[in-house]
Amino acid sequence: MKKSMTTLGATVLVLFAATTVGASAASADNSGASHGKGADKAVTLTATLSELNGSGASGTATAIVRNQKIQHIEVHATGLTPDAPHAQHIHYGNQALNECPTLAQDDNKDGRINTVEGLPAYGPVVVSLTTTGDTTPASLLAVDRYPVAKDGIFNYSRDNIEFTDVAGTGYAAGGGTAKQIADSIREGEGVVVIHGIDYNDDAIYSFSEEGASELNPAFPAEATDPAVCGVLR
Ligand SMILES: [Ca+2]
Ligand SMILES: [Ca+2]
Ligand SMILES: [Cu+2]
Repeated sequence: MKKSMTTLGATVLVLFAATTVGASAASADNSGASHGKGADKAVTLTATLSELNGSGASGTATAIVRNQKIQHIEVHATGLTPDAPHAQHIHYGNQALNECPTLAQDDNKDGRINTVEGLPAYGPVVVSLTTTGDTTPASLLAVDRYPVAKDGIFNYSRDNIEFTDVAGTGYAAGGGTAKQIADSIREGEGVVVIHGIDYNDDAIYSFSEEGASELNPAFPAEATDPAVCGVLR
C-alpha cells in the first residue's frame, strides 16, 4: 500500500544546500552583535516532510522566524492527492511531544492516524498556512484558501505571518501566547502538517470507509487526515 519516496531526493539536496548557506550567514551576523536574547535575529528552520497514512507524499518546508513573525515560509510537496486542496498548518503544543505521530498514536487501532489522534504528537494548529487572508487557527479548514496540488504537486510561499495567541481548549489544548509559540518554534518545536488523502482512489475527497472528519462532520476524513509531517528544526 505504501509507495516509496524516491523522486524527491535531488530537490531535497538542493534545498538543504541553500539552507546551509543561509544558516552560515545568520551565524556570522550573530557573532557581530551579542546584545539581546536572540529573538530579534532571524532564525531559518527547515523540515523534511515524510508521509503519514501511506499517502506516498513527501516534501520540504523552510521558515524564517524573527520576533513574533514568520518573515518567509515555503512549503514544497509532491505525491499528494492531485487537483485537490490541501489544508496545511504549523502545529505546536506546550503539552505535545512536538514530533510527527507514529502508529503508536493510532488509539482505535484502525491502521490510520486521524488528525485528532495525532494531536499528542504534533499539538494543535497555531498557524494556518493559507494562500490569502487569515492565518490563525480559525482558518483551520478554510479549504478554498489552501494550495491545490496540481498533478499532486504544490509550491507554496508566503511572507509576514504573525504568530497569535492560541487559547488551546478541548482537543486543541496546550496553546500559548504568540511569544511562547514563536520562541518554541525557533527552538525546533514547530511541526508542519499537510492534510488530505484520497484513500479510495476515486480522485476526490469522498466519504470513504474512513467516514467523516472528526474535526467537522461536513468534511470527509479524507480531507483532513494528515498526509505528510515534518518538524521545523
Ligand atoms: Ca486511528
Ligand atoms: Ca476519495
Ligand atoms: Cu494541520
